[in-house]
Amino acid sequence: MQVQVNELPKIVGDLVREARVVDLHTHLYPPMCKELFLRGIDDLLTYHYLLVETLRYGRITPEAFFALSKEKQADEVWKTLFVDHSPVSEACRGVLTVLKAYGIDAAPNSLDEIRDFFKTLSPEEHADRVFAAANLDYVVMTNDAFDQVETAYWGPDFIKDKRFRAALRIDPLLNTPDAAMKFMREKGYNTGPKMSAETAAEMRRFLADNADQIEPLYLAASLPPTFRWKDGTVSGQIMEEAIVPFCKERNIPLALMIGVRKLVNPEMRLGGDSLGRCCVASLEQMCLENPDMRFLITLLSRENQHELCVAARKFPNLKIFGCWWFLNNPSLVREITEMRMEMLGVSFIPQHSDARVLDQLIYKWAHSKEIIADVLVDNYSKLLETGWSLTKEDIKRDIDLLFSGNANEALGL
Ligand code: HDL
Ligand code: ZN
Repeated sequence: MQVQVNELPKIVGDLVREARVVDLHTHLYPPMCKELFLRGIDDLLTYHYLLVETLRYGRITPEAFFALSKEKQADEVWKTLFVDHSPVSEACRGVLTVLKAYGIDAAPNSLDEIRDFFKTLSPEEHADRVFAAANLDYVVMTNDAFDQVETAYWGPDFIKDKRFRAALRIDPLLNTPDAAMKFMREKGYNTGPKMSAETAAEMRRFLADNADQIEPLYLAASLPPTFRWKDGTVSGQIMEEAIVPFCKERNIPLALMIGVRKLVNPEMRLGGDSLGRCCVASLEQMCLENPDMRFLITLLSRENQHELCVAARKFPNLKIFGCWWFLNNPSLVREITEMRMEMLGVSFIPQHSDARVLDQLIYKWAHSKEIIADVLVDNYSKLLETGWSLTKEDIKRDIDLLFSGNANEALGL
């Protein structure tokens, strides 16, 4: 059955809303991880995006704020951003989208009632409700081999819930190699203090031993804008002699999330990072020299997005994913998704949530799906104007690729 242009908003909107989702990058953990399993209103309100927005009003110093209990911090955020000012920022609106999804009529004076609601949800029931509400097949976690609080939970039970798949995250190995080699030495790996063939082999053994515990779908690192492939530094050698060979041995992709300038304001803690533009030409060289490697790439700078699309046209092994972090705002998701569809068709992964709190999955996916559906309607409308005909099955095929198929293909699933 051919689709008419005036039918597109409803057909596309429904199919996008119903689309099953693979969420390629989150900071979530399964319910068994107790204090790491963040959920509910106080965790939503103390999300680092909202903390920096609250501290901008200067009512309290960061030092005094972080000395408060989580509940008192949440009170301060709620009063500052929701009671005394209109919650129009994306992160504020996200909280309200979540509450609306639970059928809660949020108002300035409803924080205690909201807290009471979340107390009624057990961890497992909460996870079930959120995964159903966001149509999630599975999320990929961020599993930091250098975080001993997290690795204490690793083992068979950690990966039993197949809704939470692992990704092995190894930032220190590239960003603070001396400290990483010391950490590994203390764990029994003969690494450093200088880089050598032996050290590279021991790093690969460290990666293998960690991967054996959590079965990661990919290896991941967040890198500064100064990252360059084969730049002659120790980090460059580690990338070339340990990380890339390990990914090839395991046949898993390498996810590089590039452009973070860490802690430009340390007193903001998790909210203290900023961004910078990176060198896409260097990524092209990396893809050129490793045609048998799949690289999952997301860049933090808006100014990098167009050249990243061009690079993806040159290298099929460069898999663009998501509108990351400071780009995950409707105005930029729209601009970037339009740019990607114009240059890459439907051969990219438009979004990941980066969720840190379970309930964020609801709003991060609802807000992004709304924008991506708009961009699809616009492109399909233009397609129909050429006289091309489209069926509902064609549209569903494209949407399933965007929200799960391309991610599963990039992961070799
Ligand atoms: O390094 C990353 O994975 C980033 O996403 C950071 O965790 C960042 O703090 C964040 O939460 N962004 O959304
Ligand atoms: Zn992240």
